[in-house]
Amino acid sequence: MKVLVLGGDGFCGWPCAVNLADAGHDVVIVDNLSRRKIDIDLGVESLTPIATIHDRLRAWEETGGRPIHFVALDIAQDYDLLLGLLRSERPSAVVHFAEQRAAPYSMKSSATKRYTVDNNVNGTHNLLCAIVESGLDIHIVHLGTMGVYGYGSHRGATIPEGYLTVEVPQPDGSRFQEKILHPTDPGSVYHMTKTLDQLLFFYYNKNDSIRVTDLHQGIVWGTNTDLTDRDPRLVNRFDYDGDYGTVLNRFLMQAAIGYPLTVHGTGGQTRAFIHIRDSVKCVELAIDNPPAAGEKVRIYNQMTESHKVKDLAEKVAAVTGAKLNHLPNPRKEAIENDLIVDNRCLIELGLKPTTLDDGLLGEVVDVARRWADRCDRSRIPCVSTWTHSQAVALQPVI
Ligand code: NAD
Ligand code: USQ
Repeated sequence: MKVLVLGGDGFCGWPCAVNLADAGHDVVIVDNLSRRKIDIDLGVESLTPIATIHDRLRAWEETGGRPIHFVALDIAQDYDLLLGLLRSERPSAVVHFAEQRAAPYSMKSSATKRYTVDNNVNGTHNLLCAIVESGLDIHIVHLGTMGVYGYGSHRGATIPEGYLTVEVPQPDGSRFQEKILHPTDPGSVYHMTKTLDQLLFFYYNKNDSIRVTDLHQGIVWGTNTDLTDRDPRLVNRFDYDGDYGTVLNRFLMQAAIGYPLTVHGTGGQTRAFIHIRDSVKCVELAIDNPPAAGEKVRIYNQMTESHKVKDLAEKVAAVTGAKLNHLPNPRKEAIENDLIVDNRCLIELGLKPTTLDDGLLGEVVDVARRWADRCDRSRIPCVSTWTHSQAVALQPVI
């Protein structure tokens, strides 16, 4: 099958692209390399030394991988090129990773808020529009986020896979039942763009019968897969800085260099997690099991377990002897929340979850120790604040 992987140079996209090629698909990576440019702007680098996209692809072929083509294109800006690419490649599926994905980066300034909205919403809309204009029947597999449901109190209710059945009261006292998109409650400008994506999919699916699988993914941890482990030039990126580093990978890397674990507030925030190997597998399962013609948008909760931030920190401390540091929270978020998630769809399709206790925590610490000398400790603190008053409160006292 021909598959376009939009954002295939990124943390989730790169291991996914090589996995799809390994599974026998003809893969084309489409990426504008904006993530690498943001690293330069922020003055940070992946902890692991990532090769250029061209060296990555050369190494992939040299190690026996099925060739992957690369097209440099901005899906949010280059609409005609995107349409031309769909017409020339005629893919059966497009995997869409190509968005600005860091919540702290999206909250940094008006410029990064506007960039995140322009990039993410335009990119998704351009893709939908181009598929309609091409007249091709292409299945979109989109990487959404668990954050669309929000992290307020769900009062013990299980979060369903995208849709909620509600009862609507009528004036005559009767009630009818309806399945609606689960209400959204984004916690950052970035998460808000994912809720807008959801609505775009809903509309184009209803109007133009575009087939979509929207994967509401939790926080991805880990670094490499068996395939990216094949050669040093295939190594995946490892973000640890205060904008792009995500919580569990940050804790593991901090433990590796003897830096106290940066727990925001009480650490009572509960989040959903998935290992990179499972993330890659889920995308393959979604491609192999597309929705039927006329089927409404499929939504899967792509996560394997939920944890409180402070429990994660304690687990990492137990494995590594690290110390915990409770810091003032730079984000505007609930200090405690419950999170019970239905993830049966992907399990029923064959996902075998990799859990935190499988020894992989140690594996990530080993990766981090190996590249510890590349770490710039001054880039570890999270300095993006959600509101002006938090920015003032977090300013160091002179
Ligand atoms: P990433 O930043 O490492 O990768 C995104 C890739 O998309 C980058 O290579 C970037 O250059 C490219 N890109 C961005 N805008 C583009 C554009 N307009 N045109 C072409 N290419 C563009 O992020 P990631 O961690 O790999 O995340 C991929 C997707 O998965 C994102 O949509 C993100 O929201 C989602 N997701 C990630 C996580 C996680 O923990 N990393 C969790 C849940 C969901
Ligand atoms: N946190 C800490 N200490 C840190 C970093 C984060 O306590 O050093 C806390 C945050 O305050 C937050 C939680 O950990 O409560 C998660 O933060 P995160 O940066 O790991 O994750 P988040 O901002 O939610 O974003 C990440 C990805 C995003 C994806 C999302 C999935 O960057 O692309 O959509 O995870 S989810 O969280 O399920 O919405």
